[in-house]
Amino acid sequence: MMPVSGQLFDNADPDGSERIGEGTVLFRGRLADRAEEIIDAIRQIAEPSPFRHLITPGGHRMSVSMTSCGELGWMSDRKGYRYTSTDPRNNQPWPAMPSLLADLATAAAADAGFDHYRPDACLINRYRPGTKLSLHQDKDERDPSHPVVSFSLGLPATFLWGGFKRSDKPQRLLLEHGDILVFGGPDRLRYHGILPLPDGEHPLLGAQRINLTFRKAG
Ligand code: MD3
Ligand code: FE
Repeated sequence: MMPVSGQLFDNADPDGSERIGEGTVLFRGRLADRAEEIIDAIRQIAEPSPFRHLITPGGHRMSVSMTSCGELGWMSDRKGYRYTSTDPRNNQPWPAMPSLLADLATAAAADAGFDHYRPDACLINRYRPGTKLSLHQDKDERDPSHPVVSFSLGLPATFLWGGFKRSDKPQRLLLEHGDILVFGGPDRLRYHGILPLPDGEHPLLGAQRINLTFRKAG
């Protein structure tokens, strides 16, 4: 059993998880004692495939900077959003997904009720103070019946958990260092985003937040 941090709510299970929606489960602080190892793995991924600001199809530079690991990596440019098997910056395969990361994602998915989850893509987002992610849906994956698993590290951020239309008023949820959020089933196509990151200093990451999202994209 993983250590539980934070308060238990009346929607909390004995393992410390909180059910946010039908297909959404939050595991607070679950990564806290693996954070150094995970950050080390991210540093190794960013050597061959550094964080970069992508351009949206509409021509805007995203305020989040990103990289990927796994068989597939997420890409955006003037031509659209898509997954690729190579990093367009160096034309090499994306760095392999470390089993440390894949295994933690598989275990969290299983604890949220999604068995046999094996991600083939991990998108890594880096937020600096002021960085935001506007409301969007994740729908570039071939089969959205597979959940998305998200790891939060570093500074806390306000996550927007919306509805199925962009205009639905989102709920707010604070995502903190070490939190895992699993999104699947009926919640998988909800609009979601991140409010501008407040200033701060995290003991392991300084003035940044890093989010990893694991997907079965292919
Ligand atoms: C809800 N990332 O990379 S993670 C993304 O914190 C993304 O960087 C945010 O949205 C971040 O696409 C939020 C939580 C998350 C990830 C995927 C979802 C929530 C989701 C897919 C469907 C519904
Ligand atoms: Fe998303």
